[in-house]
Amino acid sequence: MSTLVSLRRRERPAPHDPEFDRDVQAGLGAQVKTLPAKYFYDQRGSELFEQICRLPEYYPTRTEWKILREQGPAIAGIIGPDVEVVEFGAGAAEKIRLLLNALPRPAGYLPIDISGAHLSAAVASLQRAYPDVTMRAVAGDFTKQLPLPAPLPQARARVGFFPGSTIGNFTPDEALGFLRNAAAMLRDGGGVGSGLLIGVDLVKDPAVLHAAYNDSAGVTAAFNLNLLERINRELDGDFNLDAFDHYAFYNPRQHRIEMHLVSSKAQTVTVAGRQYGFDAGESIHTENSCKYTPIRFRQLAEKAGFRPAAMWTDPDSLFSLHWLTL
Ligand code: AVI
Repeated sequence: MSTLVSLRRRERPAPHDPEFDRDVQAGLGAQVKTLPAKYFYDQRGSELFEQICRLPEYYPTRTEWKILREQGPAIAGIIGPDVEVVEFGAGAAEKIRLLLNALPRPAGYLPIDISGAHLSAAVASLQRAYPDVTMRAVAGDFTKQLPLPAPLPQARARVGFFPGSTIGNFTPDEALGFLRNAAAMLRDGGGVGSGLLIGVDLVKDPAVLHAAYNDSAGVTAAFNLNLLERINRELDGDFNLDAFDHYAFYNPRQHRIEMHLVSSKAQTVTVAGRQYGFDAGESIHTENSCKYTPIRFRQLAEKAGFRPAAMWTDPDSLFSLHWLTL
């Protein structure tokens, strides 16, 4: 279900979200334990992620930022005026400023994010900076088919924006599903010139990848462990955070960074009255961050019904920004 977020209301995360409870039960009860990465982003998790984006080792954010800034005029020339930008997983709604600055006469901004509280605060300050852009925030899970508000009469087309290589946090099948969903949502808005501008992290030297997910300040470790803290707080869990270690490595066969939380000893953990046994060294797989070659990503986009029309990258080929048309 999606909800239009009132910009004035301050939301608190639901103390006991039944979907979170079900997902945790399924993930910890499975033979190979997992937890969905989307639950990283409570208030604290979102703050930690913003810190990650500023870390010296974490190249994706600043590289994508640089591509957007330097290629802004080229991107704006292709996208054109009078579009409503739909941002999937807007978070702090920071990168959108670069796009709104670059685009000639943007008509609207429609950010979608799971964290309603974070989104409403971000959009309120953005609206002050762009008073002529109609902003309508939608709180919801953009990985599902969401009913969006009707297209703006003054907008010629809807343009999706999915920066940050968040697509890498989906399995290739989920990524295909997301792209198909996004294509349907953007097509629904009608208009000529609809498309998707999407940031995709590239396959590269594993040492560079390793450093990005094992930063020396320990912020990524804190981000990973915060998931257990959230379970303790919201689902009455008793995880001992000192008895789990952050573990992240590059899996070259699957072209992905895997993040895990590894139990340092044999232990039993209780969550919402249910008990889960851990062997020493047993892991909870908390996140994948898939990396693509430009060709592999274009093939995926084509399978989802998009036409890859342009791609920009940095001189070191760390990151890519794709313009896909419908
Ligand atoms: C949000 N996402 C693209 C980040 C990534 O790089 O996969 C999440 C993250 N996890 C650890 N560090 C950053």
